[in-house]
Amino acid sequence: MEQGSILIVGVGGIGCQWSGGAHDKCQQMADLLMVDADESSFTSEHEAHCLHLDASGSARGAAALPNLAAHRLNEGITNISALLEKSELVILLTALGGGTGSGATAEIAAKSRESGSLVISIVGIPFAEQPLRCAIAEKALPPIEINSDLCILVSLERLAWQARHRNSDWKLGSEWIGELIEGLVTTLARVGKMNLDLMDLRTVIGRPGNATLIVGNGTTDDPEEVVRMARNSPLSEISADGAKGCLIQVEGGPDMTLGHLNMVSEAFVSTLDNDCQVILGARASEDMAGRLRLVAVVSGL
Ligand SMILES: Nc1nc2c(ncn2[C@@H]2O[C@H](COP(=O)(O)OP(=O)(O)OP(=O)(O)O)[C@@H](O)[C@H]2O)c(=O)[nH]1
Ligand SMILES: [Mg+2]
Repeated sequence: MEQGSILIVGVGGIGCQWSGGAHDKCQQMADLLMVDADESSFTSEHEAHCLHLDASGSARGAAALPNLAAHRLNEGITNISALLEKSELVILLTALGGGTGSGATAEIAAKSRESGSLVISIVGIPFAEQPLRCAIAEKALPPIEINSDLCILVSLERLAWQARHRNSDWKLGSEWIGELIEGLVTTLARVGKMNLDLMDLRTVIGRPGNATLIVGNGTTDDPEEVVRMARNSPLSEISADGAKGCLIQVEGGPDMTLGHLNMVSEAFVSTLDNDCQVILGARASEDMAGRLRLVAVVSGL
């Protein structure tokens, strides 16, 4: 895949934070676009294309008004159409329940699709104790799903729980979001031990039913732990059992052997449907020495 053909897009406050963190991990391979009504999302620490949706100049959020955000997006969309057009894969990140993310994401997905991109959306669902935000999210989700090739729901509840265990901040994606995207982008953009491309991804994603992304981490001493962790995927309510399609990327250091690779992938695949279509990729890099990571897209759930 050519450089610049993967675009990571953050929409709204949380979406911008997630996308910045994710892009940090794969800057060479993807472009970054941040879309928000609140200018403070555009920090100078990230090299990003920015679309500021605040037409009124008050520089604050869309004050939980999705319609306002959608309207502002329509006024600004021409500024990003060239960027969307040159992308082959658009990865959208947002958390629903506020104004900007809930109002603007579906239209960005639709425009990306129109210009021929494969669209993967990673969407945060608000905490159950915030009924008003949940109601906004419920309304905002269907058009995002319709306009995405793959829509991955992330429960903020689970993310926050995971973040506490990891001693990290859920607002930054508790590192999971970054790892998921890094895994996905590396799978697609870099030449690993085996090659994967967008057609493969389309095949796996094209399965009817739900889909989810999974990450497991561990060390080469204990490959089983990587699979256990992956199986307890904390990011959605969906279990991967019985999946019909699966794209797996196993990452390790120069010390990763074919034995490690087989162990991790076979143990994971054994939990999926017998006829599951599996695409396996692997990558070794110096900074993963002694460690193993499994990143998987499972579909047809
Ligand atoms: N509990 C909690 N939830 C939060 C917090 N910040 C964001 N969220 C959740 O994340 C969702 C999205 O928040 P943001 O990304 O800030 O929303 P936005 O799209 O920027 O929306 P506007 O600022 O209204 O334009 C909200 O609906 C909340 O469910 C927080 O500080 N505490
Ligand atoms: Mg905001």
